[in-house]
Amino acid sequence: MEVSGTRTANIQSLEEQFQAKIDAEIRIEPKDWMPDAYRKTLIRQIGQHAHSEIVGMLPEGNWITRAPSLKRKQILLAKVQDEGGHGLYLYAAAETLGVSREQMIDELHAGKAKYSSIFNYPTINWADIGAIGWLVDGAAIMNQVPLCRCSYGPYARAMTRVCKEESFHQRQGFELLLVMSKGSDEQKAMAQDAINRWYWPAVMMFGPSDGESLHSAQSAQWKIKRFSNDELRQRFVDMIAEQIKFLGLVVPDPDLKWNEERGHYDFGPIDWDEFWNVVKGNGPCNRERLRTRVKAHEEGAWVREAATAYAEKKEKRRQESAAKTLAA
Ligand code: BYC
Repeated sequence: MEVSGTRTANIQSLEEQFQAKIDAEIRIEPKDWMPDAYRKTLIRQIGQHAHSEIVGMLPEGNWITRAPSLKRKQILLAKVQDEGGHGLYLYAAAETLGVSREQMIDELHAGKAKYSSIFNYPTINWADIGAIGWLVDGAAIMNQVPLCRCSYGPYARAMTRVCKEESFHQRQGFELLLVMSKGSDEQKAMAQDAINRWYWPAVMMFGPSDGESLHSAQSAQWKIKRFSNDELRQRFVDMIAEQIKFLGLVVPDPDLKWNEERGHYDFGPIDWDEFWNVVKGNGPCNRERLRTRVKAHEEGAWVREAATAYAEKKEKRRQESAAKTLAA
């Protein structure tokens, strides 16, 4: 009884020290003590984020072979490769918390781990590539810039590089839409159609409204999240409402209106049934996305086997040469 009482007091004191570090803006590093729930929350969020980057390669990858010019193909290829790189930094950041990449990927393929709802929508016309860059990467930046100040060091550092690349992604998307919006009537109509389909799903990317968000309060206390889902969503709507004026196009929200008193744009109701339906696996492309990822993983098995065999052989040679040096 006495021992267990001391143990509880020790954990309480560790938790207090941990929270005190966070309150003092001292980063938590992999070898530092952390509560189990903090570790679990980060593994969940960073894992989901990594999966989003990798699954996020699919809707845009769909257009690489059909990009309308060499320049557009180069930009799109670079962007899709960047997303792959983001996934890798993020898996590596999650691995510092004691989970393996294989475990995370198995959970994704078994449908147990989530990835962002946005990637379950189809890319139907070329302007969708511009809409993804502008709206989806735009929402991602809004969410991820504050994550550069997240309390967990490896995640925060990964985000710094990711955000630099996302800024280029957003700019290329906006520029693509700008060119189309100044083109023929058909091109302008394609740009408007893409915005009509991507705008609301991008608004939903920030997650459930604050009253419904399960993890926000705890994540805010731990400074994983610096702003609430609704705060970031409002910033996004304000930014898009201004930027769309340069395109001469419209946002598909008749209720979007500047509110002088609030100093923000008011916006219409979000279709939360659609959001949860997509999150639960019933969006237009959920099944196709998972099928494609599982197939790519299976077809890539030989690459992983070859890389492992090479690394093992190299390590064996290194050990043999070290043994020879010692013996000499
Ligand atoms: N989609 O309590 P909440 C990108 C889930 S990729 C699906 O507010 P939290 C890019 C949430 O996971 C963009 N599920 O959660 C790549 C939770 O379920 P669980 C990805 C969602 O974690 C390629 C439940 O709803 N960005 O940038 O406090 C090309 C309750 O939510 C979604 C990130 O992952 C959603 N949209 O806040 C272009 C950023 N929203 O886990 C771009 C890092 C919520 O209890 N992640 N859920 O089963 C975050 O900032 C936070 O995890 C979220 C959610 C704001 C997304």
